[in-house]
Amino acid sequence: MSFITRGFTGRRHDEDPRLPPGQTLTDGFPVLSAGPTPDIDTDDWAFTIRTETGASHSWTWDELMALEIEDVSTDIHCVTHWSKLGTSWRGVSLDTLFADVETEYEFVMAHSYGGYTTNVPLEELLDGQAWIAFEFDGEPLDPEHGGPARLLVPHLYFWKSAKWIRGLVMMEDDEPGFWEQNGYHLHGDPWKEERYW
Ligand SMILES: Nc1nc2c(c(=O)[nH]1)N[C@H]1C(S)=C(S)[C@@H](COP(=O)(O)O)O[C@H]1N2
Ligand SMILES: [Mo]
Repeated sequence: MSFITRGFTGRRHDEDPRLPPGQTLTDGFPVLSAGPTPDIDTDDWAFTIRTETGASHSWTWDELMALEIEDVSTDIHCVTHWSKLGTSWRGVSLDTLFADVETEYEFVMAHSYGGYTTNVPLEELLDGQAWIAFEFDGEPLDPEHGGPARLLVPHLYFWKSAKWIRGLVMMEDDEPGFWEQNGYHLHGDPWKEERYW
């Protein structure tokens, strides 16, 4: 796994309080995908939130761009032990996207183009904690990193930040997504080292 080694500065948790336990700093941006990178044209792209009533709230790419766009500077932490500090993103807050969504359900399954899924409690997507991000470092998000748009939930391990996001489905109960079915923690808080279960 040479990409893991390249770009690591070797700084660790005990030397930098911004690093959660067991994490090491990287200057690179490793690509971690469970399958091939889908080729998604923004003309064909849509993002949909579906609730228990069958109601769906959808945005085309142009509709997403017409919403309030936020600049986000944040640290990200991968369960494979790399962290990246002060990354900069642009995107639309999930608060904006959920503004008109009515649901009693407390859990969300994120679905990606290509079939990836990951589960997140709804309350952890709201209050300025999550975005649909489409720029990284001032550039359109690279397809390898989830372009045209990915979920960004930086306070949880990065597997929760579903690349090539296509929608969110409300769930009554917390059900495991792709990596969670394969042994990753249901929740994934890096500060509690919720890696595997
Ligand atoms: N659609 C999709 N999203 C995904 C993944 C994936 O395989 N497919 N991998 C996850 C994992 S395990 C990590 S660590 C991050 C990696 O994001 P990066 O490739 O931009 O570093 O994306 C997450 N989102
Ligand atoms: Mo990961």
